[in-house]
Amino acid sequence: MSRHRGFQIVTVVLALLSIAEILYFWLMPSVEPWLPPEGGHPGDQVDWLFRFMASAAALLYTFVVGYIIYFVIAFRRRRSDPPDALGANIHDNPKLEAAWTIVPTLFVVLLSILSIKIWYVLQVQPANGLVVESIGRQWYFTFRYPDVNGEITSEMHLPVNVPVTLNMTSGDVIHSFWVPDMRLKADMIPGMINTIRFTPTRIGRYQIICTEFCGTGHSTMDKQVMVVEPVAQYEAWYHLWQARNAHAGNGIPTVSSGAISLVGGYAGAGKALFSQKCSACHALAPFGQRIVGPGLLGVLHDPAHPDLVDGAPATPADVAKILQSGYTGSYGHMPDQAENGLSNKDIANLVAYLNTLRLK
Ligand code: HEC
Ligand SMILES: [Cu+2]
Repeated sequence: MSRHRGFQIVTVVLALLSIAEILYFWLMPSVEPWLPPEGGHPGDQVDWLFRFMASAAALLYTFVVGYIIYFVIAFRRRRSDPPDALGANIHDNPKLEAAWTIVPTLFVVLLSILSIKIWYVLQVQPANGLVVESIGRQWYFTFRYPDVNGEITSEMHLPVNVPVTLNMTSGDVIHSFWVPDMRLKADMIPGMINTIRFTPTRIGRYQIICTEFCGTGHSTMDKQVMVVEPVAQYEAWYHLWQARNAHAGNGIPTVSSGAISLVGGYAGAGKALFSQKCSACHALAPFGQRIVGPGLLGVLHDPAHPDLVDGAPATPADVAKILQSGYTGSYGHMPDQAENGLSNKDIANLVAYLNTLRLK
């Protein structure tokens, strides 16, 4: 078989292989369960772009690698060749060189145009629609809605076919908000607001996943869902939270001014908060047993520990003050209210809890 003939056969085989690969990428939604169906715009466009890029990459890869393998075999040194045989010495083919410069350049420009079209949708605020905020926290997401006080800590609900602008930040470390069905993902960064825009078009419950390692609880940050539902159902949910949060404080916790009221502090809630936000640094043990900060078991009821680290007497009001303003002393840095992400109510609950602790 002549090499010329062999080249033609290989070309046909590679073309058939490429067609099969490209068909795979375009038919994949129905044959590959690992890619969930799109839940909205521009997720559909993102998928289109993904398929287009994957097809182009498959085509390129198949031909480049296919020909390399064929040439290595077809033009190998034969046993009959002299040991110092050289291959044909070819250089300068201006037409070919121009082609392999211009064609890939045009292709990359085309990819940029297609990508920018989708990126544009993510940047431009629609005239109508809903603006929601989400805050990443160790280790859950919270959501804020217009005219709903405070943060919603369970599910995120959205009306179907209404454009959404989602502004995101973090209350502690860097998280990343990802809903695979919407094909959208953005980092949640303390002190910075990142935005994604989309229109959910399919009713359903979609998993929200944190995709930035954010501490020991990171792997549990996949339990919350985005619920897309008919407008009437969404509104019922929204009004329920409006009523439920009517008395909640609003906003990302900041360091409040003035003394914090400890009235109504609930030790049960404080205990849960303690294991979320304090136990990484504080043991439930005597003062001397430090992790980062001192043990807190006797913080309010230990005769050997009459004063707090800042020199104030060990009273609930003074513990509240340390939780509010933080304190940096000889043991290290105790974060303030904003750094720990505590509302005034959280502080009241924590102090109530610390007040129940006794050394054995
Ligand atoms: C990043 C680690 C860290 C975290 C998180 C942290 N603390 Fe602290 N805390 C410290 C350090 C360090 C000190 C001691 C500061 C010093 O005096 O040098 C301290 C001191 C304290 C004190 C004073 C103790 C005493 O005996 O005087 C209290 C009370 C306290 N923390 C409560 C809390 C509570 C409640 C939380 C959870 C909301 C919390 N801390 C979260 C590091 C931390
Ligand atoms: Cu996270």
